[in-house]
Amino acid sequence: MKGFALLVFAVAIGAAAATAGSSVTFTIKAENLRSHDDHTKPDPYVKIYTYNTANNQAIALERIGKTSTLFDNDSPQWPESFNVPCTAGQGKKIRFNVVDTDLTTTDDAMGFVDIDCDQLLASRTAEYRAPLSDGGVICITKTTPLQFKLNAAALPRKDRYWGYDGPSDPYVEVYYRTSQNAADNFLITTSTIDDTDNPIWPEQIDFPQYLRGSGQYLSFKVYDYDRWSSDDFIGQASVSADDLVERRISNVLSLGAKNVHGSLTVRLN
Ligand SMILES: [Ca+2]
Ligand SMILES: [Ca+2]
Ligand SMILES: [Ca+2]
Repeated sequence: MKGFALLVFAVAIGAAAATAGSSVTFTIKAENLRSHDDHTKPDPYVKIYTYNTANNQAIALERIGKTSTLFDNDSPQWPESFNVPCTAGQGKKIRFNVVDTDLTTTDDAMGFVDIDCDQLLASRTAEYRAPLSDGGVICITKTTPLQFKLNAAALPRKDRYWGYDGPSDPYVEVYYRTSQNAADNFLITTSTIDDTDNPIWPEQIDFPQYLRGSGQYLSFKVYDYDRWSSDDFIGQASVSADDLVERRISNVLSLGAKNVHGSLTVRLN
């Protein structure tokens, strides 16, 4: 492609999901994790379990999930979110086991902490901090999941055959960032819609890591699917998540294609 084009990033009106009560969604970070090796930082991940303390039985851990491993990092902020069923007064606890990945030997335990669901629910701040058994602090950040759908209009045509500009077959890779210039954390790839300038992607896209006021960004990369060659890049856009929710601004982004305008619209549920 040549020249210069614009991707108009429009934002449709919608309301932020404000759910409460029967579950809690959170992200996890840690600070000052103590390495077993004096010369390197740990490569930590977290295993998450729940168990019930209500009826004095032996603790039966139920596995909820596991974060990715972040290498060489003693104050990691994991990109994943977790959702735990959590109703006040049920005596449920969540266990966080921090583990140091070791590629040559067994992974090393780096401490754990049990957090009371009731306390987590009752906490008035989004961040809930607790000391780990072997040093360092874990911080559970309660998030407010967002859902949205995407559509686009007047996308540049990237299927060129013998001088004919055929409509693209667009799909979108969706990412979030913890701040405007932070790394992209992958959320989802939409379906591909064949031969259209004006795709409406049917799927609902979840952004469970949304934390109001924390400076997060959503970022979008639009591609044209090509069966017989590598996919063509159509354009990209990013927008402040808070602006989407609160101010409902539009962003205009340069795409790099002449006289071609396209828009991508985010419709919050
Ligand atoms: Ca193409
Ligand atoms: Ca096509
Ligand atoms: Ca194509």
